Amino acid sequence: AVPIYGVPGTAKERTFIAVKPDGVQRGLVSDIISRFERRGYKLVGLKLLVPSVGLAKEHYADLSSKPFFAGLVDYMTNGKAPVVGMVWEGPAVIKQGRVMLGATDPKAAGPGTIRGDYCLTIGRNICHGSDSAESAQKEIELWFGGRGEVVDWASNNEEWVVSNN
Ligand code: IDP
Ligand code: MG
Repeated sequence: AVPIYGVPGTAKERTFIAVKPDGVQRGLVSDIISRFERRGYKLVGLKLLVPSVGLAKEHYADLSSKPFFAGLVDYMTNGKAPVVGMVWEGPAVIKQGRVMLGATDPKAAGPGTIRGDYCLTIGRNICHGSDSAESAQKEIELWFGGRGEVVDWASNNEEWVVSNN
């Protein structure tokens, strides 16, 4: 069986993508899902939640010494809007997911990317995507570690979207 975090480097590669509270508040959930869906990636995990402080701190553990950390955790967890957490699957989805999001600082994000199209400042950059295979594994396990929360399913489109050569 495929582990919930997928198999990096294959068509079963998986990444964790989230719409942050500002993206949900602004009504951008459907657009962000649509971009991944239309590209041909397969949705294998989806949930709406206000993350606990513990979850947000673990998710952003590598940033814990930054001056903006407390504000970042509050923005993610204060419940003014929830987060949409997703797991997407397909070839090179970790790297391409980051390309589709655009640069962390929207001021440097190109048009055609999610951040380049919809936001302006780094503290309200509306979306998250795993930055490596290691991060994808950690984040999928952290956000979707429960039984049955990532769904293995065969898309009937697969043979029209993914070829082996
Ligand atoms: P990423 O989201 O593109 O992976 P990271 O460097 O991992 O970027 O930072 C995580 C999140 O922390 C960013 O998306 C942004 O929400 C927030 N952040 C990063 N740098 C700053 C900053 O200088 N001020 C405020 N928030 C920041
Ligand atoms: Mg990051």
